[in-house]
Amino acid sequence: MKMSDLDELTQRFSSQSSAEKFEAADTPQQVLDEISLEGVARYIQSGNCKNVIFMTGAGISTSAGLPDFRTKTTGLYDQLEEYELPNPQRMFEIRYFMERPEPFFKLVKSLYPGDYKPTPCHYFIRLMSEKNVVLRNYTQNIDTLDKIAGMKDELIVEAHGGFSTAHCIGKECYTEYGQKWVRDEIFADRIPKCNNCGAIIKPDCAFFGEDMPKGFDKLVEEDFPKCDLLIVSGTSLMVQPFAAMINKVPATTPRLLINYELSGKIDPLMKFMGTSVGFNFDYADNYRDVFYLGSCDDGFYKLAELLGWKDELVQLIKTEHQKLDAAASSN
Ligand code: CNA
Repeated sequence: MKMSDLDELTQRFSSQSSAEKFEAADTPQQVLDEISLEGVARYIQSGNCKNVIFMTGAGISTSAGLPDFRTKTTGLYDQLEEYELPNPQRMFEIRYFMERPEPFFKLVKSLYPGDYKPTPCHYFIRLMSEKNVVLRNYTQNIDTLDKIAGMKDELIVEAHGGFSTAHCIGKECYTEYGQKWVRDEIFADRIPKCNNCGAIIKPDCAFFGEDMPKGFDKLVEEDFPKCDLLIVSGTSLMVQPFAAMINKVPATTPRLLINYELSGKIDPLMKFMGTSVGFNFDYADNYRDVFYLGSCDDGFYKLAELLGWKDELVQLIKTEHQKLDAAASSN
């Protein structure tokens, strides 16, 4: 499937599964003893929750100093005048990039991994994974902070790719280049070009109109039916097909959103039509969707506290940040 920023509702409606249609007619059993963060914590502590899936976005990295896309005034989409683009999305459209790669590489310079430290959210996910209850961490981020936080590679799915590899976009060529060489070119304000064919070299982060990473659809189909708690954080859920994945968990599975805004909520018209695609926060028949309104860091600290993991989390962050500081000063 290709990555797109198409009309969310159309996508969601067309991606409605039979389980969701069933749900509209017959509300499944409530798993949480209370629709609250406390209820989620008690569910995790109960031992019945063993396959947690995280779905995260740029908002979990903003406290590291990396701007997201869509937050008003601080988001990259509000700071793009200097790039002289007809609209912000153009920067990430593959056809536009092939004609005018300069804005993308200029932006990439400010986003490049290596200069930022993971946030409490990244370390919360790592800590939870060490309790053996995390099935997967699907991230839209390209900043590699999940890896830097020490999460196991097999748990991380970089849904929109990343910077660790890059490829020549020449049709017949497609030569792979390593992160360091590409980084050096970008930081020298040169457009990286292929030594073989002269075409542009693009870091392997997915643009609108490009395919999702290889194996992505299959993994989603395998993972999501097993999910017994979905935790979504730091995302506006505006990019497809990622956004529609919140609807792929079983109808009984509790879903927690930790975010500054209510993203991904069901459209009132769709609700009226009897569908249940999207988060159901505002309705009396909500039996599984919990919303923590606030910063991702505060939300995960609060959850850690409720779980009795707060001291462990604080200590983990301290130790890991010290290691990163030591590594940076020895370079
Ligand atoms: P987005 O559309 O910019 O949405 C971010 C969401 O997070 C919004 O709902 C914000 O309200 C919320 N948010 C921001 N900061 C916080 C915070 N501290 N606490 C709580 N909520 C917060 O970004 P998405 O990730 O939804 O969009 C997907 C794009 C963004 C992907 O293709 C990424 O590659 C791309 N992106 C990634 C990075 C990164 O890797 N760090 C940075 C910028 C953009």
